[in-house]
Amino acid sequence: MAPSTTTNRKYLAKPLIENIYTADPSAHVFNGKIYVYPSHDIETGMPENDNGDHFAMRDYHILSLDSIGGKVTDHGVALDIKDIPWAGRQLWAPDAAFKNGTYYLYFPVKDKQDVFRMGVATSASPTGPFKAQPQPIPGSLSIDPAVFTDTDGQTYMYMGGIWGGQLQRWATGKYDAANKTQEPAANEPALGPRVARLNSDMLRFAEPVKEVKIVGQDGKPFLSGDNKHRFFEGGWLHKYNGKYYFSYSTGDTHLLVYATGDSPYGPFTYQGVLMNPVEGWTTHHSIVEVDGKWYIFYHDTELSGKTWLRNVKVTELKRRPDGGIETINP
Ligand code: FUB
Repeated sequence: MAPSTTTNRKYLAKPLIENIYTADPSAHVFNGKIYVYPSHDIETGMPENDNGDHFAMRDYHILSLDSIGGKVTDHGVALDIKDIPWAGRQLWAPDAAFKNGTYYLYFPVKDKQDVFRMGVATSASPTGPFKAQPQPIPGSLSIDPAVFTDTDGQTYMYMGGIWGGQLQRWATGKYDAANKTQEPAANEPALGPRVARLNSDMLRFAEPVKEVKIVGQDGKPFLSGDNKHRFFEGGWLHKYNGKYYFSYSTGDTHLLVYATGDSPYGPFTYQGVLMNPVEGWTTHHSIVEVDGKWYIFYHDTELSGKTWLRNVKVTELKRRPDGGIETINP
């Protein structure tokens, strides 16, 4: 893709669309066509804080691409917060899946008690409109669902994000509203993302949510203070040559990093940096194979210069012969 040079800075790629602000792109190929399920960023005037109150999104638009680098279509509102009976505020990063002839849109939103839960909505079309289930997925928590279907047909949801994503409130396994800290103390083990296998109806979990272990090359779990390596938010799982690659954002150090393992449940061993910091505070991605090549969808703030008004992009992922991934400079 041609580098973009808006505002005299060089960017590796250009925004996929410019008519609306989009972020957190979860990309999939369904029936041979590329779809992107992003957040739809809007200006609400909410003040910027560590809790992410400035991300006060109210609906989802789905994008389709004729090809990588080809025409991008915005399919309009696919799901509105007013049509989610249990929702309070903040529709954050979604993901999608296709099974048994139905498309499933998974989304985190705060309930009326201001607790992030995961919802699911269904449609006969990959671009919606989607109809939300009347209640959140039982047992779901925190933010950033990433839904992966393995080669054996089993589907898993990865989820979680610290600070405004509230994962720290679930540290004991039960929700603790009194835990207002952002994460464990620096010398304590970092919190891992969570995973649960989905039931065959794709509407609920088939098992209790488990913590995913991410360890360093020395086999030891990362400490909370190790903020260049520890999990923050925005997990994604893909499989390549029989290995499971779990990639995620380190949040306040603004990296996308990856770790590999032999099971969808982990443990995952840290391998390196996938993408250096983008313009803007958040960094969130997905990885997808299209016609035998691998791509990373991500966002930055090229169009607005504002952390909460982002734009999605795509670039190719390059793998080394040993299965490692080359670091991208966005
Ligand atoms: O878009 C809101 C939040 O910002 C997402 O859920 C995080 O991953 C971060 O990108």
